[in-house]
Amino acid sequence: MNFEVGDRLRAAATLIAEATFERDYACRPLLLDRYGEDGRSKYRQDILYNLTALSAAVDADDSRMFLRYVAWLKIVLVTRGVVCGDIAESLRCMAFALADEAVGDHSIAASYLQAALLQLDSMPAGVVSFFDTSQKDHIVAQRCLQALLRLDDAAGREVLENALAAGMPLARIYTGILPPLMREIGRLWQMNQISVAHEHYCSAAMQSIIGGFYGRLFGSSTSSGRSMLLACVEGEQHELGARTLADVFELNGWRTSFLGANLPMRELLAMIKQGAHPPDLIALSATMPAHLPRLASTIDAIRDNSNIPVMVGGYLFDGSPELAEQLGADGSAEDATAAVSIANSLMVERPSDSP
Ligand code: B12
Repeated sequence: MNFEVGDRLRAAATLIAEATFERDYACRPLLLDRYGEDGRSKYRQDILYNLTALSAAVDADDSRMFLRYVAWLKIVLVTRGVVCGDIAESLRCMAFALADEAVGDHSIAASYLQAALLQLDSMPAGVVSFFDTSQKDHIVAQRCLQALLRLDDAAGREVLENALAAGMPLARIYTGILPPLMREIGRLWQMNQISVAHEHYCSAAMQSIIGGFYGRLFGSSTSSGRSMLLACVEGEQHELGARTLADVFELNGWRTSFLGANLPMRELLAMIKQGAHPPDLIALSATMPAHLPRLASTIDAIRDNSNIPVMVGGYLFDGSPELAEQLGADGSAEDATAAVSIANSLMVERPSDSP
């Protein structure tokens, strides 16, 4: 990891953002006509957001992480009426601001910006649907989503209840239906086809629907005698992926304690230290690039306080297969099923009576 360089960029982010903004508006007064007064404050926020993503990619020493971010950003902005050339200009102004910044060398970040500028035009302007309607699970997911988008959570629940009644195992709701459904919601938001309110409604409804399955979930499997403590790293609001993981581990005989979104690191450490029965595994989930430094310091702090294996995962790791190892984690997985099998193999390496 390259936190020293990333920290330098974070320390200078406000200055770099201001210089980027000033340069772009000074060179191109048309921006005010094009995006209005409101556009100015949004643009300032966006630059800071872009710098956060750039810093995380520098931390991870991974230009592809920033390229993926810019590809995501292009779709978000273009579908909201921003001209692609304006994104390019903004990145160019940021490159000038980086070069002008007096404190420290930002050459790595500058090289990532150049790579993004070279590829920006060829990056897609949209995301294709996550539903593959040749798959039965995806048809169920699509029906459930259609109900949720009508704000009809009862109908959404019914779609899943009917699938269970027709013989679908509960685990498939978590592994085959929920992930593409939630990703499709994200895609629709990203493409400006649904509102933030819809996205929030669907997430809340999905959590409540899953909650309705708990009577069938807990105690449904023979206990393996293994336990897992699972949390979303401090600042992280995305908890559904981690919740999915916890429930799939339960279905596979693990006893799980899910500590939810945005868990302060000191609270996690206190729980590890004070718990009468330390967990066999600690799992940390992270989605947003901004939380990478916190994830790293959490892993380090766990290492200083225990020898419990640590697994990491979440959207942040998509497309960055080396990141878990760079962070010094014991394992990672892209989905819950793979996570269970990796966790089980970590346990084979670690006998159940180890301290
Ligand atoms: C729901 C949602 C939210 C909800 C979360 C509600 C909740 N209670 O969880 C709310 C409204 C809070 C939210 C907020 C934001 N979100 Co949001 N969100 C989503 C959405 C649509 C679904 C997330 C989800 O549940 N996915 C389904 C689960 C099952 O997948 P998963 O999280 O990847 O988890 C799986 C694996 O990663 C793995 N895994 C997860 N954790 C772990 C841990 C371990 C140890 C292991 C081994 C494996 C593992 O197993 C899971 C099961 O398969 C995603 C879209 C997407 N592609 O995921 C966007 C998405 C993640 N959000 C996004 C954004 C931009 C934001 C916001 C910045 C703005 C916004 N849209 O409001 C804020 C940031 C909040 C913050 N500070 O953290 C972007 C991120 C893009 C990027 N470049 O990073 C996405 C991708 C949407 C998009 N397509 O643009 N969001």
